[in-house]
Amino acid sequence: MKRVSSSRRTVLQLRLQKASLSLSSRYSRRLISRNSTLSEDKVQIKTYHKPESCGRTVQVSDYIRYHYNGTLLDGTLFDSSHTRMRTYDTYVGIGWLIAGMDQGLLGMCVGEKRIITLPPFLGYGENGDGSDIPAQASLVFDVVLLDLHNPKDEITVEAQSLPDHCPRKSVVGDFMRYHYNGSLLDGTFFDSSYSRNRTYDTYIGKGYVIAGMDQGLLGVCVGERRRIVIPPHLAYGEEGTGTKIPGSAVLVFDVHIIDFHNPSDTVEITSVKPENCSNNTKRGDFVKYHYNATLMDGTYIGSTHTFGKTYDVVLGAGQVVIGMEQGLIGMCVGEKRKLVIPPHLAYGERGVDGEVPGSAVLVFDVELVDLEEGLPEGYMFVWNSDVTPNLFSEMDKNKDAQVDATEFSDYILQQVKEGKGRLAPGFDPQRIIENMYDNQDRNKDGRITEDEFKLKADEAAAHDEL
Ligand SMILES: [Ca+2]
Ligand SMILES: [Ca+2]
Repeated sequence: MKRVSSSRRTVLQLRLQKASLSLSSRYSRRLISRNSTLSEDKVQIKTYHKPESCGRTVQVSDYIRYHYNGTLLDGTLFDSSHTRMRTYDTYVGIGWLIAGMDQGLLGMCVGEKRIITLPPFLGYGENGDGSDIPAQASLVFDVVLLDLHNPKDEITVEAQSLPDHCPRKSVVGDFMRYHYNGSLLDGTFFDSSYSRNRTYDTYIGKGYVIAGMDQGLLGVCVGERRRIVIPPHLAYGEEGTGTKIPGSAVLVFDVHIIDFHNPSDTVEITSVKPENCSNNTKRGDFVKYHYNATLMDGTYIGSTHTFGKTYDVVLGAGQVVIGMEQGLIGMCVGEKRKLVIPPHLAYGERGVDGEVPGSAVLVFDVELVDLEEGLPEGYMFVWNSDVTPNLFSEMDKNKDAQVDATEFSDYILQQVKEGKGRLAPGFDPQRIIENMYDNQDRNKDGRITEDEFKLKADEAAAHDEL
């Protein structure tokens, strides 16, 4: 359905009103005399309140919800939807109503208040209706329109506000976090994620939310705001839901897209490399880097700059989230990267209490400051040169045919100091050496004999993982 934009519609209406005003003042006498003769057989409409914005008016075959007081000409109240505390819900213009109302409700906007006066033959005619409406009664309806849609309506998207940068638009199967304010068409508030102080999180296009929302959240950008107007057949239908959404209600959602991702998303890396960028990070390397972390909407999460020192980790050692491990691989010192990390590679559905919301996409601006090359995968100590054949006796400094913890530790540290061996960077050397020692001391008696040493000789320098 194509619609005249609300501003244009308002201008048109104002012009029409002006035209009729000037007509009525110029030809007022003639109009009055004509009115008095016509008043008997025509519906009379008097609008006494019109809302500021009126994007759409009641057309034949629309379905509307309205409140009314029905009175006789002498003011006797014969019926009221207000006393029943529920709107009157009906199709208009196709014979569901008495003829006078079928005519009198046309052209109304939501929020408009009218007095509709109809002659007997457009009401209940010669027979009247029950005990309340006598024969040949003219009827006066004081009406306020609350809701309006057509069964042919699709959702409409209004008041769009797009971010400057939109690298990707949402598709079916994305997981989205968004805020919303929900109201009825007459402005009655029914729900808000803001009042709960947390985003609404859901997969989209999969039937987890009402059909109209599933449609309205497709093709959006992160950071976008839009108003999604959903007719009842794509929302909660004729039944409505809860106490706040009546049957056949059109729903208006003002949404703000905080972020979305797809479960198949990987880390998105945008890189700025320095001119000289040769030595690249790999698993096992000890790296020092700065970062600024935010959510997709710019919400601050944390920064190394606030502490004035780098964040230091061994790549592949599980010291940071998987997405960060991946995002830091292949970097050279001086390189800057922007990493967009989906939640399944960061803090997951649970997030970090008080810091990172559940299912949040994270944005890291990182800069690699220092890189110390790691040992081959699985090694905590390696020899830089050939191992001496007299390793045991060199270690056994006091020659008591066993190597104690101090002898072992002193010896390893001496080798490192002289450049003959290397410990894995980024870990506490003492802990590595303790582990190595423990590994050699097969019977766990706190000393290493030559036999234990030989048994372990092949692995001695190798898989002493922490
Ligand atoms: Ca000894
Ligand atoms: Ca032992």
